Amino acid sequence: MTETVRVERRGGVHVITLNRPEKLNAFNEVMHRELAAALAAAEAEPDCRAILLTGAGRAFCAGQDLSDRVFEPGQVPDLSRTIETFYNPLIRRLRALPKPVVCAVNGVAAGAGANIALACDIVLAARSAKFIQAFAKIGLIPDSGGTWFLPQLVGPARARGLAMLAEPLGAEQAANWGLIWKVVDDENLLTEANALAAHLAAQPTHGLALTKRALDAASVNSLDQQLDLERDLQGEAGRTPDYAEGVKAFMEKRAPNFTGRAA
Ligand code: T3D
Repeated sequence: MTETVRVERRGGVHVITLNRPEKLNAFNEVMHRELAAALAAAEAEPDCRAILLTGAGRAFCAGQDLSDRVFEPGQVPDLSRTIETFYNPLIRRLRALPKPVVCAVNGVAAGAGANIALACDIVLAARSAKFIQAFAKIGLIPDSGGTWFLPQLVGPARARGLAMLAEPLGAEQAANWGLIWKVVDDENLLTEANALAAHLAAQPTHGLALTKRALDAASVNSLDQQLDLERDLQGEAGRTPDYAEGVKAFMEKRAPNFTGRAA
């Protein structure tokens, strides 16, 4: 337990909870550092095979803590510094993490908070949750990968509407638009998210990491390049003990016992 981020180990899952509920879990520098440390620990620990990210209280995350952004007249901030120091490394870390990351959006996800959720692998949202690209309301652009994730997930027309109007998008519409995986009744969110993370933690972890890599590369690759990448990554997946175990278990008509190890 740290000041702003709670970490619980449940079997092979690290449950990481953003924990500044009085600020709707908005990010200050301490929370950035503590979240980075929690994710680094989850990545480094071999027993951790899935991560579940959620928020304490009624919100998932309200993005940057704006009370740290009150300036004297004439003072000009350099926001690119915090993006470079904190938000970009966080998004890169979530995408590159060689373990599945489930996000349980328990309430409003605004600004960078919305896009941090979209950077996770599988996003479940409570029926009452909302996604808000709040940036336009304060003269900013969607950051934390928002300008990349939104068009990819919902197409350019909806991406522009969300980014330029900054209107709340309800969880159900978010799922209908393909922004997230699934909507869950509020009271069932954590049970379902925990079950999903526990399921993923028992899967072939290295194979899932290679799947993440392949899917992320697809947005910039031609079909030819992607086919070559699939060849290489499948070669690697085929050398893992989990592939051998998966085939053996299938042939023996039993449940597989995956270790998650690379070759
Ligand atoms: O700066 C950089 O480094 C660049 C990076 C930027 C990344 C970003 O994320 S920019 C976008 C920042 N976030 C926002 O603009 C969202 C601001 N918040 C809201 O629009 C609303 O609070 C919500 C839509 C998220 C929720 O609305 P509602 O009505 O449910 O709650 P509320 O009453 O507005 O907020 C409850 C409390 O949380 C309130 O405090 P109080 O009055 O009870 O003491 C409010 O001030 C506080 N709060 C909410 N969001 C933030 C916040 N405090 C600081 N920073 C926040 N982002």
